[in-house]
Amino acid sequence: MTIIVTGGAGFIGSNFVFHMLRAHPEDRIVCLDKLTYAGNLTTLAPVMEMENFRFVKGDICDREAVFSLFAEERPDVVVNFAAESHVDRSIEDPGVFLRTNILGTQALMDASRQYGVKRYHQVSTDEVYGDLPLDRPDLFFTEETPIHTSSPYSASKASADLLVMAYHRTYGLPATISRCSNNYGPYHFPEKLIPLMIINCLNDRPLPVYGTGENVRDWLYVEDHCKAIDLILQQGRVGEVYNIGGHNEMRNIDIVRLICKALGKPESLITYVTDRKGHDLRYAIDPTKIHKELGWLPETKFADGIQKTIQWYLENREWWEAIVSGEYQNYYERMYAGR
Ligand code: NAD
Ligand code: TDX
Repeated sequence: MTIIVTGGAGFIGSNFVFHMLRAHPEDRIVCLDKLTYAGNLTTLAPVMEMENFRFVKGDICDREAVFSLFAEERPDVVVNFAAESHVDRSIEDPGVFLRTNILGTQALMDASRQYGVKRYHQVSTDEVYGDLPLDRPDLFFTEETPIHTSSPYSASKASADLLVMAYHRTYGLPATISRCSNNYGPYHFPEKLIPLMIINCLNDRPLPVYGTGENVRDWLYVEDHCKAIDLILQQGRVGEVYNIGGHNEMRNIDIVRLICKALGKPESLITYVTDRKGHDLRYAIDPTKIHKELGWLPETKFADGIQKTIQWYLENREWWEAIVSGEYQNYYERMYAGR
């Protein structure tokens, strides 16, 4: 099988490429990635020379480039990870989110129709459901929860999901969608909560916690997400949405304290800063459907996953130092100065 993986030079996409090459050595993986600020070719260095791997630099919104790649590769499966993924950036400048996340999805689906792709999989997010109140721990997002978005990022992801369902219904595109909770693990871009806090701790810099730090996220080790998508490709029913999450809810402040402790840094580094606009309070996935239908369960406990992740950042300083010493520094100044 030939599988086009878009966004494979980013955090989850690269972990998925590694997983697929390990788990399905008979398949050919073609990674299409624009290499935006979040894409990193050094991440893919270990697989670049493999015979069944090909990297193509390109924009999913560039219809001509997408169609010609499909004509050349005749993919059986397309997995779309490519997206603008950071909520704070979407609040600063929504335009590129709408372009990549919606129009890019359309271009990929049009090419998938034209070239008879057997499965189009859209990697979506739990953020399309909006948020849950902090005082109702009995509530969870199911696949039936109405779409109710808060940020330009989540609105763009929800728009793409609606378009995927429309292409399935109207044109019979054999599509599936997965909506996962917050991922963590190796190659997570330093702008996101967990890597940002690890790196700031290592550099003895302030740890900027938004608002009160009481917002809750449902964390899943990235490898478990990759395995779930692999399973959906093999056994998932077309036209279906699958929620992915591991019942692992944590308050932001507790994550930050845990990272301080693990790295032997004082909690006095914690600085409460102005809250994110429209900040979602709590995400919590009910993964019953994927568990019952496909037998998926998360394998990595948070205590182990966070240790592995911290260790990875300790052992791969050159990976993140190259990022934080470059253009990313301007973003950091803009986002956090005077906050
Ligand atoms: P990321 O920002 O780390 O990586 C995104 C990748 O997409 C980068 O390699 C980037 O170069 C590429 N890309 C961006 N625009 C592109 C374009 N126009 N054409 C081609 N490539 C382009 O993102 P991530 O955290 O790995 O997220 C991957 C996907 O998973 C996204 O669709 C995101 O919405 C979804 N998701 C993420 C999480 C999470 O916790 N990170 C949780 C649920 C769902
Ligand atoms: O400096 C920070 N301080 C802080 O308190 C940052 C970067 C974040 N936060 C808070 C905001 C959130 O409540 O931590 C929480 C997690 O923030 P992010 O890492 O930005 O993730 P989130 O907004 O939850 O979105 C993530 O999960 C769902 C991914 O970035 C999305 O791509 C995915 O869809």
